[in-house]
Amino acid sequence: MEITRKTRLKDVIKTPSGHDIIARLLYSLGMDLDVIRKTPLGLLKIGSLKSLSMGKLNDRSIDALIALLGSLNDEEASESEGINETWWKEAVFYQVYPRSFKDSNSDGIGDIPGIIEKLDYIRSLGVDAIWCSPFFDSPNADNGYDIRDYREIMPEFGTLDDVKRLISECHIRGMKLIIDLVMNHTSDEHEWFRKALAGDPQYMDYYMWKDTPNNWTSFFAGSAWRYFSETDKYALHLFADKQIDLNWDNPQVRKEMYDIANFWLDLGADGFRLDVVSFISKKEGLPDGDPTIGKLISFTGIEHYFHGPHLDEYLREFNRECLAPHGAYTVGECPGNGIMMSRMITGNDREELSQLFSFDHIDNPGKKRFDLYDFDPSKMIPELVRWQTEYSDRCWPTLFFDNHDNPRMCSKIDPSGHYHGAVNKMLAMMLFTMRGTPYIYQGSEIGMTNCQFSDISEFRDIETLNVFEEMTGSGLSDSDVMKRILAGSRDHARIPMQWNSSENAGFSDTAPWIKVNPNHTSINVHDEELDTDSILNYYRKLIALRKQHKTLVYGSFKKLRSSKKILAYERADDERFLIIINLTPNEIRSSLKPLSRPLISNYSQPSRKLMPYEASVYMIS
Ligand code: TEU
Ligand code: CA
Repeated sequence: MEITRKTRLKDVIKTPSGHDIIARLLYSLGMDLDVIRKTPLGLLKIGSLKSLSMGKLNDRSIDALIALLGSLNDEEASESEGINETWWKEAVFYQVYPRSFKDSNSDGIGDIPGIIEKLDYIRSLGVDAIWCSPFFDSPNADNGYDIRDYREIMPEFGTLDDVKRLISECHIRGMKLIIDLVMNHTSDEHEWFRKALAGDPQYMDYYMWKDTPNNWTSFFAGSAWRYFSETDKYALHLFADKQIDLNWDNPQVRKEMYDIANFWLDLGADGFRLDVVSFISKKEGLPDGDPTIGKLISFTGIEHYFHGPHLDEYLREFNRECLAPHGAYTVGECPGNGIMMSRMITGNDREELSQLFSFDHIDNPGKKRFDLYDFDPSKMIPELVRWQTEYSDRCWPTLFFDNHDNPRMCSKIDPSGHYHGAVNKMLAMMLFTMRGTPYIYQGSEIGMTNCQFSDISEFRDIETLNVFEEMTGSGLSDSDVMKRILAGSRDHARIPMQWNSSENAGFSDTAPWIKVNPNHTSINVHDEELDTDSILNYYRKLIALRKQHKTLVYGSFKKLRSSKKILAYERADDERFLIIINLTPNEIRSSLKPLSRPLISNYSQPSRKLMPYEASVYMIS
């Protein structure tokens, strides 16, 4: 369909890209796609987005939007009947961030032998597979997401033999291991980049250069271009200036990556989490981005690479060369792709990726990570529900609230910690009773919270430090800057895992590389093991329930109510489950609440009312 200024919004959203981009733009403006789907506003022409956006979009951005919509691939996957049952749809995943999980040799840094020590613990939760964040050789500009050698291990973390042992020890316990491959960029210290800088034309073509930078901005603040006097050119880096973007249009680069992936699969890895894999294909010529659209989606320029022209083709090639021959699983990190474009990447007849992560529920509509606002959990529900009901049977959602890139969800919902137990158990209820594959991030299972960092010197993350510098120069007061840093810093998720109440939280017997949260004296694995009512044991119960009833995995999902206060849904096939959740800190009456006893609830005393953040699951006959 050709889109012009006259095309009505309700028609624009009929294509995958039209649907997702309009949804995304409205979302960043604090609106929901339903205003177009379910109200007469859908009859408006695309040009009227200008007034809908209250002037945020100007004529130029509308033209850029139309051009963008015309330029994206829109293929739809075919309909397939029913769900294919596979292990990863039934599995519970656990993400380990090695640097912060367990230090085995007293240098204050988590390591591979430390993970091995704790495998029995992970297994004891009922976990079936582990995603381990990168452990490859790296100068650590971005904690290992800047890889210097894809076949070596970061010495601080251990050796290749340790990783081989990690793989086999996982397998011995019946768990799979997926590793975190960063294919979009390498470290500037990678041999390929060093050869490029030395002027070797073969390796120069491994990266993306320009004589004059375009206007793209980096995810980590500032321009996405870094000048190199050796070549007298600028190299593209969407992330830190030591993470240089690879040129995936060069077949040699793709072959190198496939060799690396096969190296790991041959060693026994069960698959990958693919870092920002949706960014690998960039629009030819690397044109300027539209500043308004880019910023609304996330960063200037992103419309030219968030689902680039060859993305689907390259993913299919990767699948053919690496995944299919090994029967490997993959979950791609795909920021910016909405449901319809994600269907193109994960449809089971598309032969691209198994699953992906999308992030719109992590911040409220119209808000970004470093914004100051009170997170409202009810505002993430429409987004979550949509992935339940509109992603189709041929795709399978990932379910998560936490990862290493975001402050803790429990702290966003309940900053004071007053409802700590209830909120964490409520989140667990959604994680394990919705349709999709649950991903636990280390520490969520004990209710780890954000950390009260008091000074910028306590932060370690390059994104935080860059954003701090940028904000400090922008005229904000020092205290406002600090509030924003505290709201958004990824370091909240990267503080040491809290194993017990001893000085360094049982993470290490020496001072760790990053601050320890003082609340480890009350929030820790050791104490929660002993408490039958703990968050930890609640996770175990819910995971066991999910394993016991396949309905909680494959059963249909039906929303019964989603309002500002309550979420209620049903999972059903030959059994039926009702899940009812109070999204507020208030007691409320609801006719939906059954009189019978719940199977599992975060409140043990029966009450006619829904208690603050109550989340209960009932079996109904
Ligand atoms: O993250 C990419 C990325 O887009 C996130 O920083 C994103 O902005 C955030 O998750 C949205 O909530 C991946 C890795 O997960 C991250 O740790 C790396 O720093 C980054 O890629 C670069 O490799
Ligand atoms: Ca160590």
